[in-house]
Amino acid sequence: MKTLIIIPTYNEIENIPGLIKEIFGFDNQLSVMVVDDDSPDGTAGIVQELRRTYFNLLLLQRRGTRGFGQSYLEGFKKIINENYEIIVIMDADFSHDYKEIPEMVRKFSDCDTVVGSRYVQGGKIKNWNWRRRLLSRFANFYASSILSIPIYDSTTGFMCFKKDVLKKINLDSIKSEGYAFLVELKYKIFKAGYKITEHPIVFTERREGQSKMSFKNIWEAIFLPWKLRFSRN
Ligand SMILES: Nc1nc2c(ncn2[C@@H]2O[C@H](COP(=O)(O)OP(=O)(O)OP(=O)(O)O)[C@@H](O)[C@H]2O)c(=O)[nH]1
Ligand SMILES: [Mg+2]
Repeated sequence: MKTLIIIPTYNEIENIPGLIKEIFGFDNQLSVMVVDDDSPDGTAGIVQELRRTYFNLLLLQRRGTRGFGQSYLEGFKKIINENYEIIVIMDADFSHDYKEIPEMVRKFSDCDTVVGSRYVQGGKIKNWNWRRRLLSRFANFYASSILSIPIYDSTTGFMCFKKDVLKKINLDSIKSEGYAFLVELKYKIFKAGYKITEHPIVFTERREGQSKMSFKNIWEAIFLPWKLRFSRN
């Protein structure tokens, strides 16, 4: 199935060239779209150079405002009418193992969305301290309990879905960022009536570069489930 991986980037110059080379080395039938928010470190420039070698590599450069969720939404809108069948979303920092994609895609025979899950049997997190583990566990329990989403990992940033799923959810209604965006996307997919399956993944803490997730993202993730539960959208 024709698959496009969308990767948002902000200052990922230490990771993105290696990741792109590895992905195309693994499977040159895949397509990759990097959505860069005008990274000061020149991430977009490097991707532009790599496009000379990899014809299935796309670059969407955003200017002005920054945003993880908005980057994905702009990427989705750009490809919604293209002939990809499966969309994968993942981080640029090697936390998500692209080698799992074929296994995840195989699961589409009986579902519409496959979530890379740290919290099902076989799933794991490498190199996180107990505080971060506890926070993530709590965030998942919290979001799933309020929203009744039938999955154990609603904050994971690694997932695949059939492209046509995007046509049935109101992308303009999604305003959240960070972890909240990841929860909202899954919730909207679930509410639109699609079946979501979990696939165990081993999550590895970022190899290089710095985290961009902030306390603002955590606060947003606390309010979002209530907002979604009581909204009519
Ligand atoms: N386009 C875009 N990408 C972003 C933005 N913020 C983060 N990203 C990317 O989104 C992905 C996830 O961000 P991370 O900083 O790794 O967040 P995280 O995984 O929660 O944090 P770490 O555990 O420290 O890696 C990475 O590929 C980032 O480069 C943004 O504002 N715009
Ligand atoms: Mg990360």
